Amino acid sequence: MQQGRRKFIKVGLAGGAALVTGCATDTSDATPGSGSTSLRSDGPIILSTWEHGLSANAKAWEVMQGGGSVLDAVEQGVAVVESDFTNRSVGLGGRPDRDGKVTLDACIQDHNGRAGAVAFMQHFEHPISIARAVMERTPHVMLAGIGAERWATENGFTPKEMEIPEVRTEWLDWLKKSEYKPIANIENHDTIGMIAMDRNGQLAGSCTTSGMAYKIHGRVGDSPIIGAGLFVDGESGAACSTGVGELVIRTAGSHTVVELMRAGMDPTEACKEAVRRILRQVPENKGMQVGFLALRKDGAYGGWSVYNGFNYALKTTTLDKLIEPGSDRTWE
Ligand code: SD4
Repeated sequence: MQQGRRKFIKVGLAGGAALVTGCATDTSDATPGSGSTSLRSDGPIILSTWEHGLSANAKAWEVMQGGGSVLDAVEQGVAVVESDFTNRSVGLGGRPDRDGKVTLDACIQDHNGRAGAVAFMQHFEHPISIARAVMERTPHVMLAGIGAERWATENGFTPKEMEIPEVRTEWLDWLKKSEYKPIANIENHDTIGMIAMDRNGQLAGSCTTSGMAYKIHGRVGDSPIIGAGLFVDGESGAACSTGVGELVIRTAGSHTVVELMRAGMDPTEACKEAVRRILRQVPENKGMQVGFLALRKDGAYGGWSVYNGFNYALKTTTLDKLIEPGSDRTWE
């Protein structure tokens, strides 16, 4: 594990952004004397899970700078990662389920709580854009499976087939033992969740994933579920999650974080409390990572995870970097 961690940090630095550990080191945007464990940005801000969040943030920032809405930004930002077919955890380049099918989950939500989602969906490059279309063009919030695929085709989205030999070989190899270990550790993690605020204080969020590798065909994680993988409420703030989705669904994780902020809690503390609810519910948790990000409507932000190794990409007018927030546990 140590070796993997060293490799991870090296890759992070080579990616052109600094990796800092803990919120306290991130001082350039801090609000001095706030007494909070979170930092605050005065202008526009974007937070995205994991290192792939750096390229997503860059795109989302460009969209907002170009006059696009924060909703456009969170859609187009995560779409960059969906189109990266070397990414084994988001989009059509993701690892398949145990039947060898790549099934995708995504959702999006705006400042006013409007929401769209797709789940258990195959054959489309940009589930996030289909989720937005569901929000904007139907009276529903979520479409799933072949119904979602048919609706997408009928509404102008073009299916795409993607056969990646390396992914197939790995799956065939996995089939030999068919051992399912739903872990989301330093080497094996997925999902991009993005939460953002524009210069007018408008919030939006998005989340997209191919889910846990080698899951049961039909399994849907937290990522497309409003209140679990993502929750945005313009009156209070936004949150998103990554990790073992079942644990997040069972605690309505992102909703919990936002509601705690509404009740006055600092964003980092809210993420910590959401993690602790998971740990209280599943104290025997071994190797099941969950990480949360939070953005309060005043620009305060933070994160927390069950295990160390979770990181997020932060973009503000002055910062563009990876941050490793705190965690309750250390990998053994
Ligand atoms: C899921 N939450 O499908 C996703 C997977 C993930 O890091 O985020 N792993 O449960």
